[in-house]
Amino acid sequence: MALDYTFSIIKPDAFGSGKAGKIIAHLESQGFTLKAARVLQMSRRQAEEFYGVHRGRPFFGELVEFMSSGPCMPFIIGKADAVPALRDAIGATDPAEAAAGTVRKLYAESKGRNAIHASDSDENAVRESRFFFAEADLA
Ligand code: FUP
Repeated sequence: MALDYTFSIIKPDAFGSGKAGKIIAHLESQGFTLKAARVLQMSRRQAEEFYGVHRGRPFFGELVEFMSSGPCMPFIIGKADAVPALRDAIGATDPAEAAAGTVRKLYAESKGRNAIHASDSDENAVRESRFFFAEADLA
């Protein structure tokens, strides 16, 4: 059965410019329910580990630098078929290519500073949730 929650992060660009509330309200208006949230600043080491799958890619250094540059808001959010539902709601990686009404089209600056992360599979939603939250937060 598909997971009924997924993991997301409001990235430092959007959090730092006061967009967190608007983004959560936008997702709630689409039927998502906030389950858990934190505000923290990732260390470089945490960002490297979180995005370990991208190590070696040309944008890795910039990505780690950006993700550890200021506070961000990791959160867990629920909906039926949550992973694909949230991927649809955030839009394409590059806001220039994101569909109208998606979070990245509305709030992202660029492909690198793109406002929000969302897990791309049920397996990663579980792994990434555990990276920032305790088991009890997933209930
Ligand atoms: P997404 O799943 O849409 O967040 O995109 P990816 O997992 O492919 O990439 C993770 C993050 O790396 C993106 F959110 C932004 C950054 N990135 C770049 O800066 N340049 C690229 O060409 C691709 C990704």
